[in-house]
Amino acid sequence: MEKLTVPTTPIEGQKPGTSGLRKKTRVFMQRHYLENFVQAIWTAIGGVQGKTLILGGDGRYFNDRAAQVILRMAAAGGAARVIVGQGAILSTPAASNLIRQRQTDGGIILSASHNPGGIDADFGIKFNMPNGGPAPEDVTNRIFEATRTITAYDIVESRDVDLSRTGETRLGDMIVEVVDPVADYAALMERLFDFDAIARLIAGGFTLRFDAMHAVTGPYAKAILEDRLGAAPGSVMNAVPQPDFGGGHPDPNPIWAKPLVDLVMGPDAPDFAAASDGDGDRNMILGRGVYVTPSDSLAVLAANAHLAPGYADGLKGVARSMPTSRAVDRVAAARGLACYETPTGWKFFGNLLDAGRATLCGEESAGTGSDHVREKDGLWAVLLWLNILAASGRSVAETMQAHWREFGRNYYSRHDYEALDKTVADALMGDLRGCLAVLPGQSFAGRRVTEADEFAYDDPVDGSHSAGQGLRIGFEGGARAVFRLSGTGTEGATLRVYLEDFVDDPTRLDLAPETALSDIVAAADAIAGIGAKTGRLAPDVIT
Ligand code: G16
Repeated sequence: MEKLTVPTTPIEGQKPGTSGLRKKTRVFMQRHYLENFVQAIWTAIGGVQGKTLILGGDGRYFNDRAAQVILRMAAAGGAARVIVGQGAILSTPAASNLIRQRQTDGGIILSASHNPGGIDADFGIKFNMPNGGPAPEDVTNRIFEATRTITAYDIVESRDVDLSRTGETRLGDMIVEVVDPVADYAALMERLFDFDAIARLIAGGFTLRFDAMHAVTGPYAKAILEDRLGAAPGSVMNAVPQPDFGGGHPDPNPIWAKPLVDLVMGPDAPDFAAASDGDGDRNMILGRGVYVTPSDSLAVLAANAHLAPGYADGLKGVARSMPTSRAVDRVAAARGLACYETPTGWKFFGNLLDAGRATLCGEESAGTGSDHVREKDGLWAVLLWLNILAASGRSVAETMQAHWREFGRNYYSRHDYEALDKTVADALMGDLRGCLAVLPGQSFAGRRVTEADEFAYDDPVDGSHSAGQGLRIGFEGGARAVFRLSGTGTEGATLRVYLEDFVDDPTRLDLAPETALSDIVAAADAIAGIGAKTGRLAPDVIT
């Protein structure tokens, strides 16, 4: 088997964002593009000689081709073994689990998460560390630096490795081990949750729907929810993964999973419904007539996790990303738990989980997880919810009502302005940054600003400092507006505006969120001038 050293030159723009490198699929398909980035990963981690890696992805268009290239480059780099999900498929949490369980040197995950798939849509790649979590900033910075100085990459010439059957083969001296993508993950879930109690609940007539959105969780959800827990056949919808996710947008929110939301709001609603995203790390939770915001879901899970066997000893602490609502902070305060506020990006939770400072983490962007892996985990959240419902005997609606009565309610919404001209978006953020100092004391739409700053994070474990993580404006009464630019988009810039208001008046716990938040929305626009500066009269997506 011949090893080739292929001369190349740096390619602009290979800077990993919030979660790895995400670009248009056709960009990744350009000559040398993927190869340059993979070689840069090898450089950043000190080479792959003698190492064992995990490899898999969410099955989107180009997943299979990219996996073959990576295998050939790993072999050329002298890797000892690559463990690959059958068909090059692994959900992100399952990959994180395998990295940890098999005590590997890390892994490569091929995914652009909730972004659409296809030759004209998006592709992505990221490296996860031996702890199973996304590479932290010092590593992603090293990867980026290596992409800027690369002169050649190594690859072996070979036929494609057959990834369709489990078992071991060789690529030169490297072992390629193809594994069932579901088995280890399902076993982990069974250790954490009371499957018998959930199965009894379902056998007693409790109905559920899970929308896999034609993405990677289909096989996982069918194996666990239908085959192990006894949900009726067909409870898992859109269960067959497709390279273009059936032409949809595999983002589990009320916009992109509207048919599921319509179902729970209609006459044939199941007791419980949920959806997950392209790579299986996000989740949306619904009950009959109820949509649970991701921030509320995190708070409910934190308040009730002890009802599941894996968390029966209680939580070490909780963590949320800065733009996530502060509902979980109230649970932490009431229960005497440590509560951490990190920048957006799951990678920031890794140190807290490794150091045993936090057990549960979550983000407004539909991500919740725990120390069982080092990624957020969609099906895990679904199973923890089901375990809580089975143990408490409450419906989703009753759970939410009880939660708000005990802790108060943080009304919450996120407004996204997508594909903005980058210069316009940068100017808007620059102007806002420039006026933060003079905002406190001023009133907008009848709400007085009490504080305004740019969020920066000092990691309490390794002392690293992350600056420029979003602009926060706090209002009297616990309301907040946060502004940041997305780090996962592939087109122009996406402005995210996160809006929150706190209510503990028992007569105001059941307002429509848009009503509860109307003055904060108006205040945010008055402060930032979004309409005037971008020409956009309304957000593209409201979640
Ligand atoms: C990724 C990150 C999350 C982040 C989300 C949105 O999720 O892992 O931590 O909250 O992107 O990031 P942004 O607001 O910068 O677009 P995923 O599911 O896309 O991997």
